[in-house]
Amino acid sequence: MTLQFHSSSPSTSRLTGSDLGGALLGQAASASGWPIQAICAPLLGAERAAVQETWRLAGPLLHGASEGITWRRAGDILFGVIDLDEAQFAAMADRPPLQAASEDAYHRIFRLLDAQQLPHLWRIWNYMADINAETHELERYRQFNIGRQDAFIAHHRSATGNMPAACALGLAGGPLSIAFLAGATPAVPLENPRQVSACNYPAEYGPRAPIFSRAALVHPPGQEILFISGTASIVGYRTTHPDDVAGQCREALDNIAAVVSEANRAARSRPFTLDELVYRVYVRHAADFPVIRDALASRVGGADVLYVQADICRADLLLEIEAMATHMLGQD
Ligand code: 3EB
Repeated sequence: MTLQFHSSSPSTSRLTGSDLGGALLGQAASASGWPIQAICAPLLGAERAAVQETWRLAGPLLHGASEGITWRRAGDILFGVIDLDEAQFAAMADRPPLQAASEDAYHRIFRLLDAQQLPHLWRIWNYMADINAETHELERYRQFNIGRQDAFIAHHRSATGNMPAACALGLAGGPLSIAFLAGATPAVPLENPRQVSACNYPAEYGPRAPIFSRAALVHPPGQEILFISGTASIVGYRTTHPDDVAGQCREALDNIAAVVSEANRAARSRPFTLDELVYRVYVRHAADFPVIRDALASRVGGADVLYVQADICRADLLLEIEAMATHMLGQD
């Protein structure tokens, strides 16, 4: 009864009886009706044109579609996906549609978690169209941050402590799409000593700060999972190497290494190592892929890496790297 992560070719039957949900990457076809997040973005250098990633947990499954969220739950672990069409929020004259949509999405997620009595968010995956475009005199990622923070505050969830691991990326189109894993036990949030906590970013990066921790350790029964949030070439709060993709790649990997060190101070299992992580790398310009691939290969050896073309949430960031690893508890 352990939570397992599988990566495979997309399957027409989508999910089996022990699958909680996951993501479908690189494929235009929608996965509606399943708790599978459609990430319609090109895969770079992959053997397969499309990949399905699935979280699997044996045991009786509950499933539902409540609050507009498609979800599955086994034991005390729930995976859900919510897709909101911004056009539905266009009538809210007082704020940009994306801000209204992200606030509503997080309200819905918190109401579902309250109803399920699973209060603890472990990991969140945020995707939206045109993340760097400016509308309503504000970059869309910054609009998203306002809506997200308003919902956290309204639900009396701290906007500064105990934040989940997360990522936030831009796609060419599609709805605001948010997937999440939640559980009955709190995540152990981790920060990066090389970086200012995102919740303390200064106002020059937007009127409201993002809400995420640099990584989280989570504990399904008998397991310890490390989720490293989207990690970029940021030191302190500033972007470093703005026009140098190899430099950004080295800096992001230095940040990942720093977060892994922090994780190993808090870990209950054996130490995590860079070469055992499973990576997802978001690449802004497909032409940068060979440089990024070579830089990663020299640092993480033969680790499992999936490259996805996507926009990063600051216009000067050329790549972002997220990663995870699973350990069993009490075996070594
Ligand atoms: C950064 O460090 C890069 O808004 O949820 C990384 C991970 C980033 C999560 C989010 C944003 C988010 O600020 C961007």
